[in-house]
Amino acid sequence: MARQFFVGGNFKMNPASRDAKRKLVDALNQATLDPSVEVVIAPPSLYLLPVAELVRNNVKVAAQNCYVKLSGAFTGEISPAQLADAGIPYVILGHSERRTIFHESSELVAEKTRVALDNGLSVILCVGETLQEREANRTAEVVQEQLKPVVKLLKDADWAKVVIAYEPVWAIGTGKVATSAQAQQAHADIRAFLAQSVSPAVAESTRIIYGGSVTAANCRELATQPDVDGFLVGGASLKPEFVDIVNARQ
Ligand code: G2H
Repeated sequence: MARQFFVGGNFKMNPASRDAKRKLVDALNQATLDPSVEVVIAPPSLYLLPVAELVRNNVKVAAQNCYVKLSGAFTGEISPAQLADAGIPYVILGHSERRTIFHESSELVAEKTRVALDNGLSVILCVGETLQEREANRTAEVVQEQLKPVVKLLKDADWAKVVIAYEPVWAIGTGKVATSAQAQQAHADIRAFLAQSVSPAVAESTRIIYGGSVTAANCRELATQPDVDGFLVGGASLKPEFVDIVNARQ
C-alpha cells in the first residue's frame, strides 16, 4: 500500500504570543490543503490544547517532547499518558535540539518512544548526522546507531505509529537544505536498515520524512524522491508557505 504523504510543522519555541498563534491557526484553517496529506502541527506545550480546539479537524496536533515516566516528581516535564488523555495524538521525539541542547541520548529517546507508543501516542522520531559526521562519510552509520536502541525496544510495537524524520543537523535552521539526492540516499539507507533489523514489511510501510530548511522553494524537488514521504518543517511552518509545502505533490 502507498505510504501517505506526511507534513509536520514544528513551531519549536514559537510564536511569541497567543495572538500570533491564533493567526497561524486561522491561516491554516482557511487554506486549501491537499486532502491526501496527513498534516500535523507541533506548537509549544502551553498552546497544545488551545490549538487542538481551534484547528480544523483534518490537521492533527503533536507535542514537541514528552518524558519517559507517566507521572510523579519530574518538575517541568510532560507525561505521555497526559498527552494521550488530553487527546494529543502525536509527539516529536529525539529532535536534534533535544539531543544536543538537552543531552538526550539515543537510549533515552528509544525509551521515550516505547513509553509513548505504549500509552497510545504516535511518534515522529528524529535522527540525523552532524556536518562533521557527513564529511567523514559516516551518515548511514550515525543514523543507524541512533535507530538501533529504538529497534531493540520496539520489537513487538506497532510501527504504523512511527514516522521517522531524517534531519541532518547541518541543515536545521541554517537555510542549507540537503540536495534531493542526499535526502533520497539517507532515506533509502534508513529503509534498508529497517528491512534488515525489523522486517521488509515495516521498511516498506514506515514513513520517512525529511527535515532541515524545507521551504516552498525546495519542497517540490525533494518530494519527487521515491523514499521521501513528507517533511518536518521548522521555520517555514510559521509562514504562509507552509501551505505550499503541504501541497508539494500537487
Ligand atoms: C528541523 C526543522 C524542523 P527548520 O529542526 O524540525 O527546522 O525547517 O527550521 O530547519
